[in-house]
Amino acid sequence: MRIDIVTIFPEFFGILDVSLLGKARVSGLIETHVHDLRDGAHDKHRTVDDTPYGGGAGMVMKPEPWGVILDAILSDAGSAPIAISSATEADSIAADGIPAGGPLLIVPSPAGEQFTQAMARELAHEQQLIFACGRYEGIDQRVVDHYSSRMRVRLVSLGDYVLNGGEVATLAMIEAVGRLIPGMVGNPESLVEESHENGLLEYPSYTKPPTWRDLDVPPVLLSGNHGAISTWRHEQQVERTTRVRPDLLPNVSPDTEAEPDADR
Ligand code: 6GU
Repeated sequence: MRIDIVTIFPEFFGILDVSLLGKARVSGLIETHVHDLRDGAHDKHRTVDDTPYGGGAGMVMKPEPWGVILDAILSDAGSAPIAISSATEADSIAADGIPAGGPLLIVPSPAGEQFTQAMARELAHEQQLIFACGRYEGIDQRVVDHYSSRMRVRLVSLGDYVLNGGEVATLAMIEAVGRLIPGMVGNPESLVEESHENGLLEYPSYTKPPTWRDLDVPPVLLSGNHGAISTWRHEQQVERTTRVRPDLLPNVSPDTEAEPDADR
């Protein structure tokens, strides 16, 4: 997967060189390109923001630098080719300009759709993701409007709280998506058993020693009875989810909610 990041804080993404994702980059599974938005500003001060039309607090990111940088990414020979699909393929009318394939532009925004594990799984199959990190009060709306006719664009939010810019959200999304790219994790079972993969929160884990500060590991885990262990873990998942995140329960398939996961 190719990942392009456009930001006024390119140094921020030095962190991508370390950790799990650093390994993926070395092995060629993920290729990242970080672009300084200010390289698309041609005035002396490399200005990327201005006051909002209509008034109001804060500054808005100007469209021109985004146009320069995003155009350059799209015309890079290494970028995924964009297909233009037609909704009217059966007749002779020309393609109606709905972009398919090619890069997906992700604009982190508290006004976007909620990022979820399901979305991370979807994004893990993309050829190329472009993250447009906005700062201040956002990016001139015409950037999204323009590029929506040239590629697929999604506004994505991490959750219902406000960050100063898209950088932290971008790193979170890259980490969530990157670890799902086939070939990334040593033990594929560790992906299946964790929080959110079956719609439930994960069960509690224990390791040696069997007693620590008067706290015993639940005896069932030492029993060697794999059926009983599966049942217990599943009960723990349901109990935890019911207590901490009851909002998740309607998303759980009846199968998952009712049955111990003995076959995993
Ligand atoms: Cl994606 N961006 C910003 N600026 N704030 C957020 C967010 C994203 N998700 C939650 N808060």
